[in-house]
Amino acid sequence: MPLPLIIAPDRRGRLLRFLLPILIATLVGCDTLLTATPAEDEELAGLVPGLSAPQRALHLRGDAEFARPFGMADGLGPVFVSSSCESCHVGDGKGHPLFAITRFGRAVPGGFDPMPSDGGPQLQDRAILGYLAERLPTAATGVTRLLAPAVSGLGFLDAVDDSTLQRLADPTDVDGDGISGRLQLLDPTPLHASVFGLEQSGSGATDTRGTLVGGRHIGRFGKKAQAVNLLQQVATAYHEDMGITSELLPLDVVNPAVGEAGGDGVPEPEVPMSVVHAVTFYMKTLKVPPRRRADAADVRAGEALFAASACARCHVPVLRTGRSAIAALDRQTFAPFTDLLLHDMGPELDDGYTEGSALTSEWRTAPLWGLGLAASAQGGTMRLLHDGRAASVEAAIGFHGGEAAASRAWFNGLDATQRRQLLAYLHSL
Ligand code: HEC
Ligand code: HEC
Ligand SMILES: [Ca+2]
Ligand SMILES: [Ca+2]
Ligand SMILES: [Ca+2]
Repeated sequence: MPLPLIIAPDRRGRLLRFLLPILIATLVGCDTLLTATPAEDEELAGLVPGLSAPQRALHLRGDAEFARPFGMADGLGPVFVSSSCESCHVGDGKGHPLFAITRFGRAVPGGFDPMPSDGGPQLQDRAILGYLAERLPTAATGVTRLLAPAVSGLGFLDAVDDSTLQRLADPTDVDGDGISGRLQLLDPTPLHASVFGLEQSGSGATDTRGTLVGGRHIGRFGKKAQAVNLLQQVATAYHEDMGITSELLPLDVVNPAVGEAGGDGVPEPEVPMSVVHAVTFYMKTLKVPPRRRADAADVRAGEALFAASACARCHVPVLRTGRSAIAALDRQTFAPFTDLLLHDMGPELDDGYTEGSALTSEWRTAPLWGLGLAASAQGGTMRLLHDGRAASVEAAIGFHGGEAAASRAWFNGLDATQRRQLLAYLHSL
């Protein structure tokens, strides 16, 4: 890697955080601009501590690839959603609705049809010059819009053992608290075999991931937990979001109404595995979101309220990683505030769309780490929940139904002081 790239990524994160509000202000015609450079404890970008020099170099190579915009000569498309990872995951923080992804399908007797012959489940609504983009088919009964999640700390979630998730799951609500986390269970595919195989041969230490439960694999990444690990998520993002092929997904995504004819004309694979691995390593080695005001009295009081509430049954405060080939991630305790399980969130959050074994009303518990930094990454306003419909923490809780209805009622019953304390705590995450 040439030297300038080693200096660039960190400054670029700051620059983007600074420029995004301006871009959004220009697009939506509002006057509020962020003026200050974020302090260290407000930065999402940054490395996990304890990486070796070669690991830091690989992280920086992945960071540069994450930022790299693809053009027609690089194999972009023929249909795609955006041209770089970072255009959606700005500054590694949560995404803005301007860069959302649309997925669709339709309900059929006994199940859900992701409508592959109509280009489903993901809408690639842009195309390279001379090729036709996809359009949302009118027959779709379920349409969801997904906002990019923050990507910091994901290596820790990737390194949690399957057995931890199996222990947290309570599919039949045996303990009778109205909360029944379920594993996302996915029928094995050749892609699963490849991504588990590559992770194992690379480290020899991931034997506690890739377990079969009743013949199916456990999913953990994505809003419906449909990706089994970060390597799968990264290869799929190149493929579905940018139209970039790799050895793992070697056929270009095309508009089925148009077919291969006049495709991107660039031979597959469009990125080598070294790039996919570097970006995956970058995703794995981003530090966890920093806390702020953790020791303030109101925050501590809010922490006690949260820990004793049903919120913490889904937003599990503390998890532990299993064995990892990356020493910095090996058997570490961390605080993501998720159980990585699926929960029925009730009719209001049911878009009629689903993936894998999840119901249309089920979503993977959103991690709450970095919650207090969401607004600055999203142009000054929080956009919470899978589609960004909630502009504040209170609004997000207001949409909690189904298994979470009782905890919403508990929140609504708090007195003004307790409510202020709980919100102070959540904003400190
Ligand atoms: C068009 C916008 C867009 C682009 C481009 C994009 N992403 Fe994403 N990313 C998203 C959205 C939206 C989700 C949530 C998808 C889901 O839930 O299935 C997501 C999810 C993820 C996740 C899972 C995070 C989690 O907590 O489960 C990772 C990791 C990720 N993206 C990495 C990447 C990488 C690496 C690239 C480039 C190769 C990329 N993304 C390109 C929008 C984008
Ligand atoms: C039954 C499990 C469950 C319980 C109980 C629960 N949540 Fe959630 N929470 C979720 C899921 C699942 C999501 C993601 C929903 C979506 O994306 O549409 C979520 C999302 C959120 C979000 C938005 C996060 C983001 O990044 O978009 C906040 C904030 C939140 N929950 C706070 C709370 C608080 C506070 C409580 C207690 C009053 C609580 N939750 C109780 C499952 C739960
Ligand atoms: Ca391509
Ligand atoms: Ca499509
Ligand atoms: Ca191609």
